Amino acid sequence: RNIKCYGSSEVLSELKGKDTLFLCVMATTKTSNIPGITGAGATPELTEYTPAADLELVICGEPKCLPEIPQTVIDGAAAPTPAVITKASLELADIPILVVDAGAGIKPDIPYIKLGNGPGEDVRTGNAVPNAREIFEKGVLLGKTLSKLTDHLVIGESTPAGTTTALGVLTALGYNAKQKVSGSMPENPHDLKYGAVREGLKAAGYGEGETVEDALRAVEIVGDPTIPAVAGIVMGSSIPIVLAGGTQMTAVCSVIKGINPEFDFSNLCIATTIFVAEDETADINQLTRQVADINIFAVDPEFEKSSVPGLKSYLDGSVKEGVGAGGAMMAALLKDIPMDNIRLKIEDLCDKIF
Ligand code: AAM
Repeated sequence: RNIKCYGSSEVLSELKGKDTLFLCVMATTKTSNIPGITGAGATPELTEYTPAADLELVICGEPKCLPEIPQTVIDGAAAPTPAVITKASLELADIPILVVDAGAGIKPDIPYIKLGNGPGEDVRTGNAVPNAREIFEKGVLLGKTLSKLTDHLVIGESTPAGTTTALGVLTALGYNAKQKVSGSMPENPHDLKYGAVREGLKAAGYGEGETVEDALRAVEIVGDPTIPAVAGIVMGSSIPIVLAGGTQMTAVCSVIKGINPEFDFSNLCIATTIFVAEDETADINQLTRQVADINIFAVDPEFEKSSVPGLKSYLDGSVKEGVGAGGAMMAALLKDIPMDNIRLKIEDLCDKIF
């Protein structure tokens, strides 16, 4: 009831009863320093801490790299990080989590798997992820191993400014992504995002309308470290995968398709929140259809029923998704955890943490 389906719902019954492992891939990119481009952090200086703090919160219940969790304040209401949704869902459903570092500027104080090193550069340089191929290859190796350890992977992400780098990769590969990527704020700064992407493509020698043939080259020019990491994990694995995220996961799919045009997307779906799926400033469905026929599921946590003002601000377009929140809720629902229980646990965590 709480899962809206765009595509075939049969996939859901296939995922039921599977042994699920939740993976969260994190990275930062200097693109997030562009003023006004992201809301995934209380201030531009603190945005570099967001992925590390998010994952410390999910695993330890509190941030370690910062004294407290930075919150995005819009119109006086502080919207809690989507990490609380992920934490509540995974704990109720008893789903294990592994953290993957594709290139976070601040490293979390928890165990994690390393695929990359430092953060991505500003997309405007046209040299955003020089080590994209290496990250991808390591992702393939990780996907191979994980396929032998579990029978279902849910992959989330925490990458501030990730919708801009998603726009970058999709645009570079020739998709019509302008005005279609989602974002963490009620107002979506499409022109700012597109301007940054165009500047990067121009710096790399690509004029308006010119496409980049090689998908990993597109990531090198205007992507972020998370994209090749997730693409590699997917391409190395042989088990059903849920990509837990919004339009950033569409960009991952575009890279997979670019690397292998024959890739079989029937074993893969995108799971996000209703806030992304129904985002009036974006169009995940239309964007994803351009890439391939990929099933999309959108989970509704019914925050209108919540007494926590910060959660209600999700209804007005703040935050929307992140840290695999939509996919984590879907995985919990598939393990028969009622949505009311998930929401109560989220509220409980908000009371304790903020
Ligand atoms: C991750 N942590 C977050 C958060 N995200 N904490 C607070 N709010 C969010 N939205 P944009 O491109 O606008 O920055 O949106 C993408 C980011 O928002 C990602 O980091 C995603 O995980 C989410």
